[in-house]
Amino acid sequence: MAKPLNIALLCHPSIGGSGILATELGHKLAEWGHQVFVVSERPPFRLKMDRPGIHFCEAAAVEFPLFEGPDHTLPLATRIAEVCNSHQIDVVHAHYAIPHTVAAWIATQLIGEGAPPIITTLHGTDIVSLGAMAEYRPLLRHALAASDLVTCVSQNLKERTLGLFDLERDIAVIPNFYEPRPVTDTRDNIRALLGTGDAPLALHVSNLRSIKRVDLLLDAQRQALETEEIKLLILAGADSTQLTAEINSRDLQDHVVVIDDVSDVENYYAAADFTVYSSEYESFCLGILEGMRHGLPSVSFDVGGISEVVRHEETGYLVPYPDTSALGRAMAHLAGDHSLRRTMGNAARLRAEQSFSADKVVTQYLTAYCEVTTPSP
Ligand code: GMT
Repeated sequence: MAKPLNIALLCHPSIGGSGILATELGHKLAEWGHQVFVVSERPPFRLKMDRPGIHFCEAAAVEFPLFEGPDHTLPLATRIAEVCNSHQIDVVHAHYAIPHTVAAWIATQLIGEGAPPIITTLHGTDIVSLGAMAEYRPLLRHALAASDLVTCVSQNLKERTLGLFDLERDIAVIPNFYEPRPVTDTRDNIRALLGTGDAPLALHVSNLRSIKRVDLLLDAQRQALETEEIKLLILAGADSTQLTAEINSRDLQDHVVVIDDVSDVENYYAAADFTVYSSEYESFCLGILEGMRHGLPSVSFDVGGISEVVRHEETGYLVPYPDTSALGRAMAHLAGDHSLRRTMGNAARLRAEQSFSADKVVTQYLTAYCEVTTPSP
């Protein structure tokens, strides 16, 4: 094994792909003997704090009468510097450039000589949304230039980043990975609890942000129902009040089930027949990969880096954005053919195991850590 490292991981605690990825990376690194210091406002929702090698370091936001809202970034920077000084951190790994790399960079200014190197992993909206905003653009560019190494979760995101910023550096592509946790109930029980009957079950897991275009998902479900009886299960990592109104306005109450705040998703993958996504952009789409690892094919728009994960007509269907009729037809096609679902699901599982395993991907991150922590000759 490589020399054990002390790694500071910076990530969002809320439900979302980047937090999940950073957390699972932390778990794996700790399992391999490294010490992982997760610096965040609160424990990320899937973090197992009782695991040996995992240390949670709270960076609480500050509310001050003169500030109109809580300040997250500056207290985070101070906390990162403290953690680096107290635990001889070898490398700081920031997931999301804004605010994490910026906070890490301020921390290096506080520490001065001997500050650890920074690796930035870009996940998508930090570039696609924040990167386009004048309020952040120069700062984001500086954060990328000041990082010792920058990684993106897909080639598509790398190209978007290089297209937006005039960078003199290269960017490494390290894809996401996913290892399923054990399923703790039977498929039949879960389906009985969900009340889905015998209908094929399409699964959508998301934080419902506007980029997910859940309105298009519901339109596609309406379209699919014209040919096949399908239930759509939405696991919502956000308040779903508005979603309920959208479901009712399309008269889909009997065809869509919504569950809020789910952190253990494995049982739902075991109960589902395929995944469905309708985002206008995804740098990668971890939800599709999670489904693939559970043997589920996918249906989605062909946007962003999804085609680097999904093999069209082999592990799932990619249709042009924003054609909801095509999305609905692809859903109905899969729903109506059990043996096709099985064949594509097996191909999806194999691809997830071969190309996006934790062993393969975490080794790539470790190689990156070694690259920035080993002094050049
Ligand atoms: O869009 C989300 O679900 C949240 C967001 C995040 O940062 O938590 O996800 C981004 O990072 C994931 C992990 O790398 C990717 O799988 C998602 O595709 C990406 N989302 C977007 O690019 C919109």
